[in-house]
Amino acid sequence: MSVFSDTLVQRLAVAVRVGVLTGAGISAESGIDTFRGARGLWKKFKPEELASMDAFLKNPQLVLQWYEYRRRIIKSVKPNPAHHVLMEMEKHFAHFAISTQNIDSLHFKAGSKNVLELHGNILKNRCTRCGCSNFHPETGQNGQPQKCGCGGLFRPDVVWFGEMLPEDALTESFEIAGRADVYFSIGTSAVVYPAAMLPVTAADAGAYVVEINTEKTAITNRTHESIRGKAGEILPALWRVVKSRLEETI
Ligand code: BJW
Repeated sequence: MSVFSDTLVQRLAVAVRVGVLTGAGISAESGIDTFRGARGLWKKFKPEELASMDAFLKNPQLVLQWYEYRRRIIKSVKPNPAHHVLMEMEKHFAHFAISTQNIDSLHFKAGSKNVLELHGNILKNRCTRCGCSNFHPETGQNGQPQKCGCGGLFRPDVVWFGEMLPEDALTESFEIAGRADVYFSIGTSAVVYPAAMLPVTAADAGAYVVEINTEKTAITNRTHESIRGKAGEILPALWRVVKSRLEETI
């Protein structure tokens, strides 16, 4: 007998459109710290001193040092079974997309193609003046920010608090949530907006919404099922059950 509800397995077995929102928790088993929780980044570092435009303008060296430290970690880690299963799901479903709040590229490294990066990508820099991207985000001399040809300063290409999310990725993410048959919220505390609205939007539009998280979250009460556990263990187990259901029905 499966530990997963028959409703969930059956919904996935017949689903055509599946959407996913991922957060830091899906990369935790790869070795990247989450933001909140007992061992979260925000316990050790203050977001307002490191992850805001004000902080960057006040002390660019400090902010860049922090991002370089995280880039080193992110470059050294690998996708885990949760990322790999989402890549397999993309191949199976007619319409499948991941909206990720993560900036670590691990979905792409796992081979997923339809990935919408809502909070940017740490492996790139962006010019604060002309907005162009730079794929070699090393810091300049003496830890100072590199300068773009236009004279603007390069900054990490991530979305800080108070900043707009990339419009295209956000619009598409809401469209996907609004049309999904099944929608997953995986490894996110769902406290940061507007990303946290996606699973709720999906539920309001009629999707079967499933959360996978080690803890209860801000949106647990808005989901149809909240499965407690590590994404790297739950997702492979769930996908095995769905695949055997599909084989039975052939
Ligand atoms: C596991 C696990 C395992 C562990 N398996 N699970 C409406 C209402 C109120 C406020 C706002 C609102 N609209 C906008 C705001 C303001 C703000 C906001 O949301 N504030 C809230 C905190 C109150 N939002 C913004 O400013 C956004 N911009 C915006 O809305 O623009 C329009 C606007 C402008 C001006 C004024 C008003 C509107 C931008 C948000 C940018 C967020 N940036 C960061 C930093 C990115 C760069 C960097 O990395 O340095 O993004 S903050 C940080 O939080 C990061 C994450 O992507 C984001 C979300 O965190 P996430 O992924 O959920 O991680 P955690 O750590 O919170 O949770 C991990 C979860 O995993 C936990 O639940 C664990 O239990 C679980 N877990 N291991 C499964 N193995």
